[in-house]
Amino acid sequence: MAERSSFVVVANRLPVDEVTTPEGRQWRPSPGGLVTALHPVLVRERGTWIGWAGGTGDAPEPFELEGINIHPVPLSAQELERYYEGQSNATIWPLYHDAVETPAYKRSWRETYRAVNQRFAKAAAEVAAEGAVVWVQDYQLQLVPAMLRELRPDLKIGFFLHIPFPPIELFMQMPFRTEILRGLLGADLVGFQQRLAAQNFVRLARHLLGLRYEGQMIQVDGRQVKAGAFPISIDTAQMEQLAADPAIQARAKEIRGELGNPKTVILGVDRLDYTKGIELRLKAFRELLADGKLTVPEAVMVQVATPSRERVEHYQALRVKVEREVGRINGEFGRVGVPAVHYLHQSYSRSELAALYSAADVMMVTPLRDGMNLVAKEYVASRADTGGALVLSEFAGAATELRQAFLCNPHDPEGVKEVLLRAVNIEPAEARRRIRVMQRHLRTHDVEHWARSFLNELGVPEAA
Ligand code: GDG
Repeated sequence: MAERSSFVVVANRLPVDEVTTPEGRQWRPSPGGLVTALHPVLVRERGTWIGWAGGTGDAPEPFELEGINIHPVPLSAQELERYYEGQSNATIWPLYHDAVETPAYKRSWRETYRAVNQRFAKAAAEVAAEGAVVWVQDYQLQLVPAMLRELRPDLKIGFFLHIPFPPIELFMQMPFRTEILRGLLGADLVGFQQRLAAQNFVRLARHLLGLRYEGQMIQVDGRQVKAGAFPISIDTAQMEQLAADPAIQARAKEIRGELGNPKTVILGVDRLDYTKGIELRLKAFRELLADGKLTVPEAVMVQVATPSRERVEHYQALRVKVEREVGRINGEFGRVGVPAVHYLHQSYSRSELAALYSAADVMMVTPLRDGMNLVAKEYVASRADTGGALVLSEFAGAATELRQAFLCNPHDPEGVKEVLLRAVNIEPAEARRRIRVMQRHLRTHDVEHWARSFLNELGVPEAA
């Protein structure tokens, strides 16, 4: 049996990737904000990370990587389809994002979601030491807190939701809504990106289960469950350092050259997801070109759309729509060798992303709804003294903190166009001033601050 840990993270995905090297198949840490933030506490506590390793069928045996115990949980091909693509990404994801696409409800998805959550809970119950702290992550695992408490009442359980938590009226659509709510209430602390989300949750507990609450403390079966807002962030110092690297700066210059040294580079970086507002941003750009307010090649747009959830129907439809719009813009406004939109349906390295951020005068982050949006924070941290303008949707969690951005309502096309033009035409000194204010905020509110705040609230001494 695997070693028992006093600190356990449970997340859908393990922070590792399997790679083929000359020595054979090997595991490599996959860099990400979550693992960066939790690494120190995981190492100190000889912690364990429970999650899916990718692939289907039998899971690899538990192993250790860079001081962290890795505990893979298996998923069959059918479970992947029903629990992950179905219930998580075709039911919960759209519902929690304001139902911007219609959620699909299927009994078989729910049943598999329940079974897989039970497997994760069982794994956590097995590896957690007496009185351990278990931190469950995100919308794929909302039943785990209650299932785990049932198996191990001695544990301290935290849950963090990375995506929005919807208003009561929307949540009430979900066929197994009571079970989900009860699942979350199994935790001692339920964390959200936004205060409003925490309020939605607390009110829902009263509405659906008649539970009493005071402030953000809910009374459940003689226990107290606390809800709170813990806005996630990035490793600001690391991002600043990466962007300041002379090699990255040289690459940024090269990118601008490859784009024909335009006056204005407008950038978007997103997973190809319908919540991110990629289409509306392209449309705003097209209309400004049509109105003659922007012209090619003085202004060009670069849109990185990282492949995502490609087997889910809404994502396939979105790809068609985005690519049609890109084709339309280039057809109308491009010239031979001078496209108006550079569309990249690919994944890039962190370094290339940093170079792109450095090369961009205007960054467009226009989600219809987003828990936080780390791209917005990464852009700000990358800009050092170079200024640059961030166009940011009011519906991204990041808008609560990044007040010096050019905020816009993504549902209002005229408003988006107006804000984009203001961002394009900003005075350089004003741009630097705005970026500096936001950078100062991100230096104190980085991902380590996020993890520490959550774990302190959960009662983990000297957390992270
Ligand atoms: C969820 C919530 C919340 C993107 N393309 C590439 C790449 N990325 C990186 C970005 C950024 C991350 O992926 C995306 O994070 P976001 O926050 O923007 O969005 P989601 O993926 O939807 O994340 C969101 C987040 O969870 C954390 O709680 O903020 O609201 O939806 O870091 O840089 N990274 C690399 N290559 C790419 O092509 N290496």
